Amino acid sequence: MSVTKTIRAVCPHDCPDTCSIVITVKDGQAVKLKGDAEHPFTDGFLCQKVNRYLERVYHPDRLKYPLIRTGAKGSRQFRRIAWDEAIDRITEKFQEIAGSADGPQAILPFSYAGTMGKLHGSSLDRRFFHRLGASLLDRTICATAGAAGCDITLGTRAVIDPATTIHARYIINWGSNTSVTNMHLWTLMHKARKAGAKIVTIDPYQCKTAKKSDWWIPIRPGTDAALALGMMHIIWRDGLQDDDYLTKYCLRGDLLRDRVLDEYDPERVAYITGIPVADIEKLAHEYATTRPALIRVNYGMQRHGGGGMAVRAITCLPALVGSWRELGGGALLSTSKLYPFNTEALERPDLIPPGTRTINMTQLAEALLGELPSPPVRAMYVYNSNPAAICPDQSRVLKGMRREDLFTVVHEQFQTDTADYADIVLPATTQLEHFDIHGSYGHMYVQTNEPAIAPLHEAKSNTDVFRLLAKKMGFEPEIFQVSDEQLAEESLTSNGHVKYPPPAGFVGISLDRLKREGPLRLNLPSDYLPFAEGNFGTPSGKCELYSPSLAKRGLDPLPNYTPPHEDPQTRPDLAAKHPLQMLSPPVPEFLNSTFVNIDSLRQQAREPTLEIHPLDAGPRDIEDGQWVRIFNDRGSFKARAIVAETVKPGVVVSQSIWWNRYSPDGVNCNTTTSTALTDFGAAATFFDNLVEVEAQK
Ligand SMILES: Nc1nc2c(c(=O)[nH]1)N[C@H]1C(S)=C(S)[C@@H](COP(=O)(O)OP(=O)(O)OC[C@H]3O[C@@H](n4cnc5c(=O)[nH]c(N)nc54)[C@H](O)[C@@H]3O)O[C@H]1N2
Ligand SMILES: Nc1nc2c(c(=O)[nH]1)N[C@H]1C(S)=C(S)[C@@H](COP(=O)(O)OP(=O)(O)OC[C@H]3O[C@@H](n4cnc5c(=O)[nH]c(N)nc54)[C@H](O)[C@@H]3O)O[C@H]1N2
Ligand SMILES: [Mo]
Repeated sequence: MSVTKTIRAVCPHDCPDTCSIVITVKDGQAVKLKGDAEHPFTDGFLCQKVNRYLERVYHPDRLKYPLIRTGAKGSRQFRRIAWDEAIDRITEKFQEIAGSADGPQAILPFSYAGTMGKLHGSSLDRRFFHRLGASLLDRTICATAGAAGCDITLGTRAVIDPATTIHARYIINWGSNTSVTNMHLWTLMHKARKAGAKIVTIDPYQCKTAKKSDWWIPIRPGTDAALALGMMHIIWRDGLQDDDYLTKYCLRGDLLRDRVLDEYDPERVAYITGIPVADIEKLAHEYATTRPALIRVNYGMQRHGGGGMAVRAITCLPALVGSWRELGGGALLSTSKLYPFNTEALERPDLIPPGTRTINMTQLAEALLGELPSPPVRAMYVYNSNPAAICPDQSRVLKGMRREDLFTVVHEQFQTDTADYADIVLPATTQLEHFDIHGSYGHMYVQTNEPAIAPLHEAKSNTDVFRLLAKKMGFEPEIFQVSDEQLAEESLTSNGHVKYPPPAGFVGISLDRLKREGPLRLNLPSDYLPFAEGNFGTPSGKCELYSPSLAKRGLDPLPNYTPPHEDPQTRPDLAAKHPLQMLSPPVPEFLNSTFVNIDSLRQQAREPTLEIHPLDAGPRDIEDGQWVRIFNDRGSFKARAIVAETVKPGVVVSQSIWWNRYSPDGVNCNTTTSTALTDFGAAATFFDNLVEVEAQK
């Protein structure tokens, strides 16, 4: 008798939409998958990538067994070993290093957001490495500049209930390719447009979202803070500010007003941003006078030297015009801080030995090449990430990964560029094969992911592997031999009383209910307006247009414009050699480097490309469709030229993140990106990157 059932799962990928998925399972085999029509945000549809998820789960290239390296690093020569042997070898090596003069800090865990699940993303893994005394990893590759920028102004992330987007009448996609990277929010923007909203996109690149917007404003990369300050100048100059909101809920608007009136006149802002004065005036006026006005502030401007300041400045705007008061107004970076998950319970930071060092993941090159204070990194354990493809300064990352004296473990679903450099490869389960619990950074629903099928081949989940490692290391069973469901229970327990996340969020939400009922909305009001009456998470409780904490640290307490590290205006010396600013935002068919090995999606994306303006292509004899070499002092890679006015002159775009293996010359765009950090949040600066381009004959 054949048995068919349906299972509710959650898309685990690093995307704000965190979709709810309904999977049909027939005789133990997942046969169909679709977006959950009952989940208000997913609304019954999935992106082109996750629609093809079964192709990924049942892909013939799934890693099936543990492997041990038999050839040179990077040569992809391995032989199968048993799980017992793999666990023995890893623990022996970890014990040897921990017992040596270098100590356990010579071991580096390396992970990011391969899965956003609370359990397989950050639970027993953290406990294990904390208990071991390994180096801590500062996970800065994506979001910490914006988080820090928001924290200064608002004391938490810029947040509204994304569902209220439909009420907006003026929408700014600021450094946000919303229709690609957050497509369910885009459908809400589209609904708002049908009701009369205007959609504006501020982006040096005419990305898909800019193409579909009412107004594309090309800006010089990394100059968004200047634009925001210029808008403030016009708003105050013309008396368009909300004085009542400023007086009641903001700190020292008078000082910010003086700064912008003195320093950020439209002419200066036009010079910095490359946007004509008339457009700056029009944008400021439309923003301040159309109600409700919403800013979707995302990652584009964060990946520059001044990324923290940019977000700090932009998130002052809603307070100036009082748009936090209105449903459909305000600004949205992330809803992640609305979920009061008990991360202390999950991760157990109390197990960290005092004085343990932290390594910034953006500077993996420096860490592997021994350029940080000792001890050297002698072992690296990679999971939920593909650093060989996604980290900046790739040539140096790969040089480090090739070190014969580095012991590398990679726990993966596929033989990625990173797995090619492993000493031991471990096969991982996919989301269909394990249990997890999820929040989201783009909506307000909690959900559990039920396993749809049994683990394929010999794959094991992240938590299962850390249970095995902990057992072999002799670590406390009461900390490590706990089930996934117990961990999920712990994640929902109270975190204590802090303002953000609002502790009320989980009231009434239990694991039992989640399992029975499916996705549940956080226990926050349906007309949630977090800052309508102030209530900011800052020390003063106000929107800190002036920041006393920055003043205390000897830093500029007011928003300001910090130029990129590599900017032709401030670094003419660099620009003389490498004059073009290169951006490398995601290929729509990929999710960072995930899905690049799915044939149907890769064939759609075709090959690495470089979009270049005719004014830049002409003098270089570059024709549309021709191969070009893109280079700077850090490295070089190849791509197919697209000569088009989709980029601002002086800017080139190479969409990412291709696997090295599928790129000409075996390296991708991250050979040119740098490990320099942002002003706040110590984050990556992938788009702050001067290059030169030459035709390949
Ligand atoms: N399909 C798909 N969706 C994704 C991802 C993916 O890889 N593929 N990745 C997920 C992840 S991890 C993240 S972090 C998010 C990222 O989502 P987004 O925030 O949308 O990030 P990007 O697409 O990297 O950049 C957005 C836009 O900013 C522009 N930009 C670059 N520099 C600047 C600048 O200085 N100023 C301004 N105003 N704009 C600039 C870029 O040209 C780009 O079009 O998307 C998530 N969703
Ligand atoms: N040039 C350039 N570089 C960039 C960016 C850019 O825009 N341009 N974007 C940056 C950004 S925003 C981000 S967030 C990072 C993303 O960098 P990463 O977080 O490394 O993301 P992915 O490349 O998607 O790799 C995730 C890996 O985790 C694996 N995985 C998935 N689920 C599991 C699991 O349950 N267990 C284990 N063990 N493995 C699993 C997947 O197979 C995949 O290979 O890249 C950054 N790099
Ligand atoms: Mo990201």
